[in-house]
Amino acid sequence: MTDKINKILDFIYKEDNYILTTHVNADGDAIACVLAFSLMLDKLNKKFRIILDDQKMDSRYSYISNWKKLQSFDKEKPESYYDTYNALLIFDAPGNVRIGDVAKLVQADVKCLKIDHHPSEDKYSDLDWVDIESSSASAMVFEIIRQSKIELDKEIGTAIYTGIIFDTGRLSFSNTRVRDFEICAILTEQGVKPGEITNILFLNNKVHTLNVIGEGLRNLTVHCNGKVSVISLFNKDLQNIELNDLEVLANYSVSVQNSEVGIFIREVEPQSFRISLRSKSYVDVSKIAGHFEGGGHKMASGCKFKGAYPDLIEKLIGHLSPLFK
Ligand SMILES: [Mn+2]
Repeated sequence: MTDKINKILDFIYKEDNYILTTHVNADGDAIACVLAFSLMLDKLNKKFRIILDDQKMDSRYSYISNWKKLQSFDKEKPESYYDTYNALLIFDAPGNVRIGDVAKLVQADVKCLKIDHHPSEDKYSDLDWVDIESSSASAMVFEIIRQSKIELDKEIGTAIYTGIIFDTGRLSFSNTRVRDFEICAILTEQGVKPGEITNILFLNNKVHTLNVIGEGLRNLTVHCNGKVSVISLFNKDLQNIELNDLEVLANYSVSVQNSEVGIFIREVEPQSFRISLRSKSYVDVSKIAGHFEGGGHKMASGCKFKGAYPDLIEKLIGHLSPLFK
């Protein structure tokens, strides 16, 4: 690992004029790791832009420094980016499909480098660092900064802390390593305030959001002899709501006693669904997501579906029921 990180650092020190990106529907780890890395580039006086496929950024993370530098990819004019950057850095995303239209910036004459903790889909260069044992991409960025000469200050620490607690469910999921506790301890020593971040991220719900979460809980159904729990919310329930504010329902779906798989379905547009899958122990939900061209981790994955809701349920249960025979 030390050797790999040194090579990445050599590359970063030498190059300039970067575009940083991450996966579509950027979540806590995705946003945190690009922002942490951008703060490192600031300290090195490097030029960069952060360009995401997302057309709207999740403002709950606006307490992280450089959040205002997140830009949406101009899908109308992809060519306007060409020849304007020397290197593309991809975080928390295993391949082109996951970074959406920003994949148009993966070009033959551009140096690309990926730092990620998902099973790899596209290789960008020999410098790619993929560690599927890592809890989060933010923890990987921590190791890079730690091994550099850059001071790990409270701003960078706040970003990294956010990414780690997001991807580990506040240091509780099975992907949590001893190293994550160590990193969070170091960051707290560095001035990061866990209580402040908890208040912003978890104790900050709108009443309407909580009511919609309640509606989701009321809609819970169980399948496969109780091994699969499904929470669904439909277009009509989702007016004036930020979809990312409902992510807690994915975790509730697998919290049902005796269930092994939890599924949270939301209808983002009529007949168009976003699906989160959670595993409690042994089921690899990334394989289920794979049947719908989605992906992720063994314990937490996601995918999309276009069509009628009953067809979606039938397909999902069709893939899951053989696991519980
Ligand atoms: Mn991640």
